[in-house]
Amino acid sequence: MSNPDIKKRTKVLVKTERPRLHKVILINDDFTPREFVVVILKGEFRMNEEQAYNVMLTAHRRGACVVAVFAKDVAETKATRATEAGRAKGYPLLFTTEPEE
Ligand code: TYC
Repeated sequence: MSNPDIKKRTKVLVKTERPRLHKVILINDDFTPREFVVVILKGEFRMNEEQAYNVMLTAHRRGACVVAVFAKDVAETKATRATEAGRAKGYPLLFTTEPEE
């Protein structure tokens, strides 16, 4: 039986999902000089020489390498800027983005 003195309350739980992070991925090609890739990685992604060289070499050997993860807009801006830096020199250097699982 229900007790008239007890009020039922419904709690609305608002769950805000954390925005998904996006990966910036470096794609290998046969034309962009290795040293240029390293320069771009250092300039756009704040890597030191060793980190940048290792990322470049992994993309060179495996076809692609995850550079870093960021909020969607930051990942897209960095990928576009880095790709355009290659275009400006006539290289087909490509950075893409994709959401992290
Ligand atoms: N494969 C290029 C070369 O042999 C170097 C390179 C590495 C280019 C990684 C792009 O994402 C890249 N000159």
